[in-house]
Amino acid sequence: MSARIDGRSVEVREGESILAAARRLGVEIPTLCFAEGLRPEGGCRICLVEAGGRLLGACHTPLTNGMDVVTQSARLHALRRGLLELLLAERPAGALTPDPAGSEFERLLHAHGVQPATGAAPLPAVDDSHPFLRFDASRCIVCRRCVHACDEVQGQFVYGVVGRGAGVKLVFGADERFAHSGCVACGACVDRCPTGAIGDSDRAATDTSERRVRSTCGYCGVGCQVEIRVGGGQVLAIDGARDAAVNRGHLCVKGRYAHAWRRSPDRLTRPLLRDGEQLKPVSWDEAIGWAAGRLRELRGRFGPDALGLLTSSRSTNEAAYLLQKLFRAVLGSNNVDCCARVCHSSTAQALRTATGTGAASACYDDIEAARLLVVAGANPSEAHPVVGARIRQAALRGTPLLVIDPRRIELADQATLHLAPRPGTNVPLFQAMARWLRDSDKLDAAYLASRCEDAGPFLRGLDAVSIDAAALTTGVPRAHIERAAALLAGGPALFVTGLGLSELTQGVASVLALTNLALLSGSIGRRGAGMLPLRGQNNVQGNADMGAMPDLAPGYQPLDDPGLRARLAREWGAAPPAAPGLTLPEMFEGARAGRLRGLWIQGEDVAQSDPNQNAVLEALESLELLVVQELFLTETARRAHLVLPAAGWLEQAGTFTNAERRIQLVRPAASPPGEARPDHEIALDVAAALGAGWGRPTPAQVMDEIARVAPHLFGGVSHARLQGDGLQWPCPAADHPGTRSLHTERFTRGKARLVPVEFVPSPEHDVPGFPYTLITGRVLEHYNVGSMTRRTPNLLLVGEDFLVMHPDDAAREGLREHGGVAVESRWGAIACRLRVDARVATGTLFLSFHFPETHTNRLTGPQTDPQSHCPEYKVTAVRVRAQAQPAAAPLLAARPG
Ligand SMILES: Nc1nc2c(c(=O)[nH]1)N[C@H]1C(S)=C(S)[C@@H](COP(=O)(O)OP(=O)(O)OC[C@H]3O[C@@H](n4cnc5c(=O)[nH]c(N)nc54)[C@H](O)[C@@H]3O)O[C@H]1N2
Ligand SMILES: Nc1nc2c(c(=O)[nH]1)N[C@H]1C(S)=C(S)[C@@H](COP(=O)(O)OP(=O)(O)OC[C@H]3O[C@@H](n4cnc5c(=O)[nH]c(N)nc54)[C@H](O)[C@@H]3O)O[C@H]1N2
Ligand SMILES: [Mo]
Repeated sequence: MSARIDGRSVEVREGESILAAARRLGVEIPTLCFAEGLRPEGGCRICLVEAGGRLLGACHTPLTNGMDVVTQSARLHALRRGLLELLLAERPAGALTPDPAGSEFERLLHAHGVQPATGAAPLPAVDDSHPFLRFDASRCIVCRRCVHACDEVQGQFVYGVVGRGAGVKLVFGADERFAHSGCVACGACVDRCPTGAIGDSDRAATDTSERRVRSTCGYCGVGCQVEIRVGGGQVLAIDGARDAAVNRGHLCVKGRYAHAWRRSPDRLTRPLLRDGEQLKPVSWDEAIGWAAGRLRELRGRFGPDALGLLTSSRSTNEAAYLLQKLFRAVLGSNNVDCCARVCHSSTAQALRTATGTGAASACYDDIEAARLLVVAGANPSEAHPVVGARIRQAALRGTPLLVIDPRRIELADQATLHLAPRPGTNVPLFQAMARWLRDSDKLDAAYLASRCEDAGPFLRGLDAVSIDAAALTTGVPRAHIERAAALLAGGPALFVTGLGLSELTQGVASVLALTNLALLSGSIGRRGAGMLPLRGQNNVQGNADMGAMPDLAPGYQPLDDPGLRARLAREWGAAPPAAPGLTLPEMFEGARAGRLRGLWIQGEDVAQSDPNQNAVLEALESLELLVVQELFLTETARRAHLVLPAAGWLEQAGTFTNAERRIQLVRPAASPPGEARPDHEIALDVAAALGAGWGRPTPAQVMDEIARVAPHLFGGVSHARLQGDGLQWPCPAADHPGTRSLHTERFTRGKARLVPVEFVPSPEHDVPGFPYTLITGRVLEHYNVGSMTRRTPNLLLVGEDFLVMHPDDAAREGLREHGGVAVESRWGAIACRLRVDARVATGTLFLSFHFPETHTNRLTGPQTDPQSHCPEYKVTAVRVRAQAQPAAAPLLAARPG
């Protein structure tokens, strides 16, 4: 089947529009209401073409066999010109002009010889109420591209068009101001606006950049590809990379806009060495020499086990690899851990137990291919916004969505069913669903027989599970539990999970119980299905992959594995001790007990982010040596003996690994400020000072070494192969394409295991005198300890941590919106302000931890999951009372060293 476009033969593809076929040939047809990737509306008529004497809208008319299309003719030119003249005439004079270097619309005006409009309608004021987006109504031609982008990419439905004829106009929400609309500042509309009516406030209308650097976003674990506009040695603006598999041009408010931290006057620019109460600037030579001397001395006095390392999940694979190698090979300590411990360690451990690999089995492309989406204990609209938008779009297109979260998160609005279990009761909920599947004979028996170890004991064990008892424990009505199980009964599902499963004393058990449901429904190893834990930090997956774990070497190799030891002896000169080291909570415990004397922390603000803050501070104060490699003088860095200024993600080279095991390149766009250095260089400096003899390998050479040390996962990975969309591990050989989904033929461990689990209530459940259950977590605009996002205009969007309470509870307690509250747990007390919102259930509260002055982690307790040692951030028994003086929410005060 073929057709012709402008005399050229073109293959006809089922359902393809004339416009898409023409673009395939490189033939440009102008469009206004239509933009690539959006649903064609066919409203503006600028894309009219001729075929067989008829006029057809190219954006929505399919190309059919034998069609002979003409895209350029005198008649079409005149028609388009007429349409453009009409559109221009409706705008105030001077707002838009025919300009060969102007906006897409202005270039069309120029190309069609349209004359500038005359007349003197007043120019409406520009809406610049939002810190990142501005709307210039005088330039708006109401083409509705923004409406489509907002609805079909982000799913926020901010825009509407009201009025008719000359009175037609674009509105945002109810009161027509950006700042008060539901806009989440993803910028999808800006990217498609053809006139510049909707613009970014953080950049000039005309691009003044000298070059564009392709890199990977440094906030969350989605791993969006960015194009960084650079000019005058500075980052001018960030755009989403259109061709990227992960994000297809889409970004969120942090990735696109929150880069001002880079030029913050608070950036660390020189090494700082403690002198009594003060931190004083010193040279790098002095700093590195001092650090090496202290490490050597402490090892000499107390042995290597008195030293510990926390690597940063915000920095590169290459830096993490070098730092853990330094501690293991040069200093001889396996006390190596990272923030994965306080994050998804439960998920990793559970998946490893059940399947043999602790990482996601599925990938993001499975979202669009899914038959059923289950989002459990994750809030992707805020924490992984680009993936959240993909999930929402899938649900809007009709994919059934089951949301399991104590809060009515945004995705619950699109859900087929929302279950709101009491925090910390995942296990009875999932067990009850399993029992229903078994009793209703809705198991995938063939899958269980061929892919799993004997499921018999597990299934018989479900006899002990009562759905009615589960309903009572979880607070989820029996009918809802059964409906949720019935959704799973239809076959495989994609399970998207987060910290609501992991950060619990039943973290491992929660993930195992959900994995059991995935196995019972035949979900793992199939397309459009499987386990997709949304890893948190930009490089937390990579950090664990690189061996920042006390019991595992790079590539999750047990330290006593003879093959590994032989490889390490060759690559490192010596294999590290075979006995596992301490986890992060054990290191703090060790510090308090005087067993751990020296701690090296790369980019992790444990003083703010670790639980039971009072005990953490005590541990830090017990240390004889605390070295912190940071961008800012954080709560942790302030307490250090030595602070080393590091480069951030816009300033260093290497790789990050995202939640779908995709290793992607990070390229520096600008230089770090002052004397700040890339993290991997700092590691090399210390190694040299300790006499390691590593030389000065580049990040690419470090990756080559990683490939040799962990060949089963990374043998085929090299920087040269990571251009474009990178590679998903395992990638064992240079000609291996990488692995999209795990466990497709067989599980890593052969057959999967259904692991029986039992409900153990949290020690924070039903604590007398503390009637509320506090969930802590995140909001869209800020990132973890906020050291970066608080130094951007995101601060104007959200300027403090709020305690969120249900209106009924607030009324009963006599508390009011924005009033001050004191919150107390058994572990500590804080003060902040209240927000009243029915999205939290009665009896449940929510608080973020993005501002140091809130001290959220004074409230969270010392309990951890017994297996993963992941803290229970998600369940804390608290009481609340009004506080006469609302807590001040100071913006960032410059802190003395
Ligand atoms: N904007 C933003 N994005 C981020 C971050 C950030 O700080 N800000 N941080 C990044 C990091 S490090 C991480 S790890 C991820 C975290 O990403 P998420 O895990 O999605 O985020 P959280 O808000 O911590 O918690 C997720 C949800 O768990 C629910 N929950 C609490 N208890 C339970 C329970 O018992 N059962 C169930 N089923 N659900 C429960 C909470 O109500 C919450 O909606 O986000 C990453 N992305
Ligand atoms: N109450 C409560 N507490 C929590 C959680 C919760 O849900 N509730 N979640 C927990 C989770 S999941 C996590 S992951 C932790 C996160 O806790 P942290 O890891 O402490 O938080 P981050 O803000 O991600 O960043 C740590 C530091 O890294 C620095 N940094 C950024 N980029 C670089 C770089 O390239 N190099 C270097 N050297 N430093 C850099 C930043 O300035 C920042 O101070 O918080 C945990 N804390
Ligand atoms: Mo995390």
